[in-house]
Amino acid sequence: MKVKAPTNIAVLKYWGKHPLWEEYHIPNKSSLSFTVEGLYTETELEVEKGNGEIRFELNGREITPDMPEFEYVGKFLKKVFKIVPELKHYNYYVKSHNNFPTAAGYASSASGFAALAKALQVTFRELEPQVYQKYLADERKLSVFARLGSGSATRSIPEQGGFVAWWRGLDPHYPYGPEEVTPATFEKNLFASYAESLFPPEHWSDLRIIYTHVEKKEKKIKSRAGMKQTVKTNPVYWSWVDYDEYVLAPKLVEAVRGKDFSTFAEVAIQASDGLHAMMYYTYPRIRYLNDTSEAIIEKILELNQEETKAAYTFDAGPNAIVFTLAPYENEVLSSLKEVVEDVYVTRPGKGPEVIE
Ligand code: 2P0
Repeated sequence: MKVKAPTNIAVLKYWGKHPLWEEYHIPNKSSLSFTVEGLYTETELEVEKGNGEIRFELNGREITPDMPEFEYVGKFLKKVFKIVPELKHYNYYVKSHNNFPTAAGYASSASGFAALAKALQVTFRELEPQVYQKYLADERKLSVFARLGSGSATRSIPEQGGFVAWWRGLDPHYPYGPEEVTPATFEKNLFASYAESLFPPEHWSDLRIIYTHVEKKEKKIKSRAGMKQTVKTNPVYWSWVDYDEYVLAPKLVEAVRGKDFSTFAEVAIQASDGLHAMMYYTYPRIRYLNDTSEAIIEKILELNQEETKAAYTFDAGPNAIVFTLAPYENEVLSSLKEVVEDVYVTRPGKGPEVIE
């Protein structure tokens, strides 16, 4: 059995976990993304009766327990076992392959954990029908399982793909909540933060997503550690959370609904700049953008002087992801190529699927 799951690019970003739900990756704010066509992970999963043993191969290389990638998968399965103890009684052989064109330069955990969650769903449909019915059949719940691997993987689960919302579910301003934490309230809270597709990829068929390959090097600071440091030390972090949650999120959903590119671009740019400003105001300072990233920003702002033709966004690295519309694609590409050689043009795509 083999599945394929796409990566996604957030327009409104995830950065920071709910203080009481850090281990379970409940975010402080909702995020909104596009599922991306052409950038995906393929995962083969084999299970047999056993006691939770894991073997993991990534891009043809055996990952041993001392490697960080193994720790990510191990921690993920441990959390799955805690919620669904029946799954402890199997051994897991995972083989994953990222099909990322060189130009992308991204090693995303989003498509990886979405593929693994999807593979669990398909595998246990027949082996553990009750578990499947209770936990894995429903797409929203499956997005929560993907979340336990990596937050951004939540958004790669909806089958329809396209424009996806990952709702935060819990309000982090009231972390202690009115309810006692019992097994019942644990599950209620755990599953409150899930993803759903708001618009299919065909909704905005003119939209283009351009990945630029500025740098291929490993991230200097991993997102997981970086966001924790931001929540801890950035004095204006919570104002940013509220602004994104209450002002930018509804504005962005409406812009995509109405295919209003000019509002979309304004929100996308503000959301990305906001994220990187939050990183910069973290102690010690986190800076992912480099001079080429800044040069790309200048190019886009120049292009937009008369009419909005493009928007940029950056994650935890210097590679710009540029949104544009089909009629402007060539103009945007030739402008980008003045500062960066490698680009990969794609568009919103579908969610995970079974391929074998
Ligand atoms: C995002 N990023 O929304 C943001 C923007 C990076 C910048 O989600 O700790 O690898 O595994 O939940 O998902 C990267 O964080 O973090 C990320 P964990 P993850 O796409």
